[in-house]
Amino acid sequence: MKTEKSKRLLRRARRSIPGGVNSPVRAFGSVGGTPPFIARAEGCRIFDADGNSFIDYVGSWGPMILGHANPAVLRAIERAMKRGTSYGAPTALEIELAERICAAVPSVEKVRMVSSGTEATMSALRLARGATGRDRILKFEGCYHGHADGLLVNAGSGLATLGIPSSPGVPAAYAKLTVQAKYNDLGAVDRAFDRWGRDLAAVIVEPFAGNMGFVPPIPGFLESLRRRCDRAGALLIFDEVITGFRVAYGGAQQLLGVTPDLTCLGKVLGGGLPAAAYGGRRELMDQMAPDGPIYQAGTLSGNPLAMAAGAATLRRLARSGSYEALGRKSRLLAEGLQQRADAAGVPFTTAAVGGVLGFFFHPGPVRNFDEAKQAHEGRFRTFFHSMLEQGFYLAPSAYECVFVSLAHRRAELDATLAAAEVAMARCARIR
Ligand code: KE4
Repeated sequence: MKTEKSKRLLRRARRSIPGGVNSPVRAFGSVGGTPPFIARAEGCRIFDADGNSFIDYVGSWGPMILGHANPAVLRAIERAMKRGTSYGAPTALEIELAERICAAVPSVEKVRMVSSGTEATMSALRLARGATGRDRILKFEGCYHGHADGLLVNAGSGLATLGIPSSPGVPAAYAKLTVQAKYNDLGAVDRAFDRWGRDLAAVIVEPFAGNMGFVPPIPGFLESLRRRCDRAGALLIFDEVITGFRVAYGGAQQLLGVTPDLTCLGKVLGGGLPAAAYGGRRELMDQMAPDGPIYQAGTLSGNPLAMAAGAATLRRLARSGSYEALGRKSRLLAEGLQQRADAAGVPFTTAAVGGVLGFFFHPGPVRNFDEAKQAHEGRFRTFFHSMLEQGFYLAPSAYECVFVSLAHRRAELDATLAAAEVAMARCARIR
């Protein structure tokens, strides 16, 4: 695989951009090698500066559920951009997307647009703290909710652990307000609520975890959060930045029948342009400025091009059969990868829901971050590079997801599995 141009671009990029990238995971730090600098993308393929083409399973980390350069999305953006690109004033486009979200997502009666998932979760937590008058929050180890200070915490010692900063620059005072518990651990949830319940403003959770690899909730986990939040007077926040419009049109809450108080959305919602949102019941959302006292703002919030791209994306996803098609594709991949790992004698486990799947080089089950960390990293790295060399672009980290799109056809999926057979044979040689 030619990489000269990407290597040259990385050297140049590093002179003006930290690590040469605008988001750390893109630097290939955990897998090694040079990240391909992408020149263009279309459908399920991306093309790099050296002319290599890859079938793409990153999809810009989730947004590209229709595939890249989808004609209807491009037409919508083109119509919008000919009228200007940003006004910093209300537009009818924002209402259309807001009404679509409210119609689709069970918990959302009102929604505020922002420009990133980080802004969405940060704002939802401020609303929860403002609405309850409480400061402490509970999150789960291995869940990522963006890089707001209070969410960059590691579990401290002890049972229901008080957070300690996971990054320099995060004040210990902020981290201490974040309690951490083990994902899918009903006992840990009870201990956290028994110890901190009346102090908790909110619990924030990825209803399907997508940042420790793809880890579904065990039966009863989300329901226990709902019950305990109700008893403690805390708000339940679903971070559906990944799962929103990805696992189902109404997100994980529609699929699983557990309704949070607030929902954070992003990625698919913007159709590839910067848009995210947080929403919930009217009596909560009306506490946000300007009607209420809780402040949040954004220059590019509701940007007309992002609204147009998002609305065009949701219009296509709303068509019947979209999620059945996405589910067939993700199951075909997950089952095919499992079969090839089994045939190669490589311990492996997979999970797939709607348009997302994940895998671990681990015999399974993987229910939390500790178990995810037991997966075989050397085999992941070998698998990743073998697939990349064969023309298949997976997330350069064992703790991410595999995203399929409506543009991935059977031929591409079959080709992916044929390449996986070669990659698994290489993994089998690693002890
Ligand atoms: P952004 O601020 O990156 O738009 O969203 C933060 C965020 C919030 N919630 C969840 C569940 C998320 O997965 C994310 C961001 N996801 C990462 C990768 N899983 C984005 C990729 C990156 O960091 O470059």
